[in-house]
Amino acid sequence: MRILVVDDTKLIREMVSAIIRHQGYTPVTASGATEALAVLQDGNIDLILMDIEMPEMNGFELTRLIRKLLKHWVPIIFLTGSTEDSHLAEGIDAGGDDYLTKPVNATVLTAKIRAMARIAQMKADLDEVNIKLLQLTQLDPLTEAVNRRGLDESLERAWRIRQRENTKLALIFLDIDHFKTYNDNYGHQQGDQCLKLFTGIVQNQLLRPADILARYGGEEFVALLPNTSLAGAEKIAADIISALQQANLPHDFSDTAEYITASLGISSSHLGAKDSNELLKQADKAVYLAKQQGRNRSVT
Ligand code: GH3
Ligand code: MG
Ligand code: MG
Ligand code: MG
Ligand code: MG
Repeated sequence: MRILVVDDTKLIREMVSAIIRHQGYTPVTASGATEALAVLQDGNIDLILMDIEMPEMNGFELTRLIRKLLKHWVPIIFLTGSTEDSHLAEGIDAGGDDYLTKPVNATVLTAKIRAMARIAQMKADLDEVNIKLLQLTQLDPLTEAVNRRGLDESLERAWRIRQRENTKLALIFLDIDHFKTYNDNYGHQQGDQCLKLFTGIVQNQLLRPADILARYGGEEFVALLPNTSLAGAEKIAADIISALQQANLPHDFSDTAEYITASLGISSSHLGAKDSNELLKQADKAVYLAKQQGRNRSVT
C-alpha cells in the first residue's frame, strides 16, 4: 500500500511516515497541494493522509480538487489539530472519509488505515464485477464489438453530448456483401470466423478512443464517430474499403469481388436528423443505395 502524506510541517511528515513504514506500508510525502497533485498524477496512491492547515491551499480545498480531478476513488483521512465537530463535518462534506487528531497516535492511525484498506478492497471487487457485467451485457460474444444494447446506449449518449457541445456526430452503417453465399458455401463456422476478422479490420481503421464499433445484428455493423465531420467519416469509410481489399479474405462466391467487401452508408448529425434514431435510419438508407450502385462502396 502506498500512502500519501500531505502536510506542510516536515516533522509531522516524518513522524507519520515512520509509523506507516513500521507497519509495512510505503509512505510518499508532499508539503502542499502542488506536490500532492503531481504525486497523484503519477498514480498508484492507495490512501491519502491530509493536513488541514496548509499555506498553499488548505486540506478541504485540496480534497475538493482531488475529488474533481481524480477519476477513481482514493480514501482520504484528515489529520487535524482541531476536535471541533463542525470542523470535522466540513472535512467529510469536502469529500474526506475519516479524520485523525494530532498528535497522531500510531495504533489509531494504523487501525484507520486498515479500515480504509478494507473499504477500498470492497470497492475494487465491486468495480471488477461491474466491468464484467458491462462486458456481458454490452459486448457481442462472437466479435467482441459492442452489441445492440451497448449501441443504443452509446448512440443516445453521443447524441446528447453532441447537442450539448454543439459538435458533429457521424455514423457509418456497414453491411457485408453477399454474406449469405459465403455461409452457404464455406459453412457457418467459417462465416463466424469471417465476422471476427471483419470486425478486427474495421476496428483498426477507427483510430480515436471515442470511436465505437457495434454489431447491429447478423453481418451488419455500425461505427459511431463522435466529433467527426462528414469529410472525416468519408475518409474513414474509404480507408475501411481499402483495408478490406488489403486483407483479402477470400470469397469465391461473391458477385462483387474475389474477397470480402462491404457496403457502407454514412450519415452526419448536421444533415438534418432530428434524433439519433433518424441518424441511424439515414445511414441505413445510404447502405441500400450503395448496394444498388454495385456494392463495395460508400454512399452518404
Ligand atoms: P447483401 O450483399 O445484399 O447484403 O447480401 P447478403 O447475403 O450479405 O445479405 P442477406 O441479408 O441476404 O444475408 C445475410 C447473411 O448473413 C444471412 C446469414 O447467413 C448470415 N449471418 C447473419 N448472422 C450471422 C452469424 O452470426 N454467423 C454467421 N456465420 N452468419 C451470419
Ligand atoms: Mg499544517
Ligand atoms: Mg444485411
Ligand atoms: Mg440483406
Ligand atoms: Mg449483407
